[in-house]
Amino acid sequence: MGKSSSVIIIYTTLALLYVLLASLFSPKNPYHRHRPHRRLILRPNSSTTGGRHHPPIPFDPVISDIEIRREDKQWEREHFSIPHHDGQGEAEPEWEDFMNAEDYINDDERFNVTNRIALLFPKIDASPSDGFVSSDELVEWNLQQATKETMHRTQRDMELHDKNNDGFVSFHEYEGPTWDRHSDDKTFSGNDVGWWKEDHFNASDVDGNGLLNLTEFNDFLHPADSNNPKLIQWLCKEEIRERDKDKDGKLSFEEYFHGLFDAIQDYDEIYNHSDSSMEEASAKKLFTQLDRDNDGFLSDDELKAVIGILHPSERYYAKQQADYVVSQADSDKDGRLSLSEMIEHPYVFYSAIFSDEEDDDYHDEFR
Ligand SMILES: *[C@@H]1O[C@H](CO)[C@@H](O)[C@H](O)[C@H]1NC(C)=O
Ligand SMILES: *[C@@H]1O[C@H](CO)[C@@H](O)[C@H](O)[C@H]1NC(C)=O
Ligand SMILES: *[C@@H]1O[C@H](CO)[C@@H](O)[C@H](O)[C@H]1NC(C)=O
Ligand SMILES: *[C@@H]1O[C@H](CO)[C@@H](O)[C@H](O)[C@H]1NC(C)=O
Ligand SMILES: *[C@@H]1O[C@H](CO)[C@@H](O)[C@H](O)[C@H]1NC(C)=O
Ligand SMILES: [Ca+2]
Ligand SMILES: [Ca+2]
Ligand SMILES: [Ca+2]
Repeated sequence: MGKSSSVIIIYTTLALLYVLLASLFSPKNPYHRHRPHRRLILRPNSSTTGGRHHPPIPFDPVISDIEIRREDKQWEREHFSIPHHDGQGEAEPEWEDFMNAEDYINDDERFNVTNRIALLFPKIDASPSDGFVSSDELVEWNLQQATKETMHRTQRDMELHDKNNDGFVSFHEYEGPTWDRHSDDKTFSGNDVGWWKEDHFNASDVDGNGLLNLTEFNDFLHPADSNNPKLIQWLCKEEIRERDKDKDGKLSFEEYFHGLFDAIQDYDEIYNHSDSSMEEASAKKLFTQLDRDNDGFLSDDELKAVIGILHPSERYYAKQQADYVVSQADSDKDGRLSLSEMIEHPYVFYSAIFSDEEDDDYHDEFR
């Protein structure tokens, strides 16, 4: 046997070994696919970035609490950065602790997702408690979690604005929410002080005492989730004001076609967009449907029919997310989730990343 042939044998052996090892450790290996080692991540720092993406609703209150505490910490830094009696022995956790929180939730022994799901299941399976989690039950659960977070943020916001600490926010105390102050895309014409802001405030003030309590202030910040009819009316007026070029307080077909129709046409429930050459005809059709008094204009009252599309409610997102997780975890396709179906797909719940928009990697929050 020549020297060259033994070299070839060694190389061949190495190559085979390499192929074997590569196939063992490749992520496509079926053994690895069964137990994907995905890392749970906390949602980005601040979910209140006001972007077009609705933040996913947390499934597990433990994770939500961690995220909220982290957010509070950041909030304090931004708004109360004045020396915070350091070294006074206050057992406040440091920012860095929340970096470790991610290690905590990824530590199978301390945060066991199987056990978490088993613990949460009976709480979600509430109406009726029949051993299955329905999509409706998930919607209620999501909504509960989202509402809890929203109220917490509102409370925080209230602390910031309620300067005299009486538990109410007056219009004078209110300077305008941050999404308003920093927003560039909403161009407010003219220099008028913004009567619509006071309108917004007044519409939120259910009992008309000139002050907003926590409930009223929360509605003020989240009008689409309010069941205060004055606020819904205000939202509709707002939608008109932003598009009302000739300022007659209503939308002509032109104003609607170039401002409003674009915003609602993608919603299949309302409008079936099949052919773009038919766009104007379809826009006319919808306009005619919306213009109930047939005066050739859309009024704020007439906009109520589509306000839920322009401003989706929290319930809308709760349902989207519920439908998504059921579609992912319902192995036997009976339209509801058993405990074992949920335990088999823990990451569907713990990612629960949902985006309103087309986004290829939106389920890919776990790396
Ligand atoms: C959170 O935001 C702060 C500043 O806004 C940044 O310094 C920090 O790195 C962020 N933390 C995480 C975990 O993204
Ligand atoms: C998580 O809990 C389940 C049920 O108690 C147990 O079978 C499993 O081994 C635990 N996982 C880890 C990584 O501890
Ligand atoms: C809001 O209500 C107050 C009375 O509480 C009233 O003085 C003010 O004019 C109202 N503002 C608008 C824009 O309607
Ligand atoms: C705020 O006021 C409204 C209207 O009077 C009332 O329905 C609501 O319960 C109050 N909320 C709180 C937290 O006091
Ligand atoms: C929407 O369009 C599709 C195909 O163009 C058609 O089959 C369907 O019937 C339409 N739905 C409605 C509600 O018009
Ligand atoms: Ca009030
Ligand atoms: Ca009309
Ligand atoms: Ca099922």
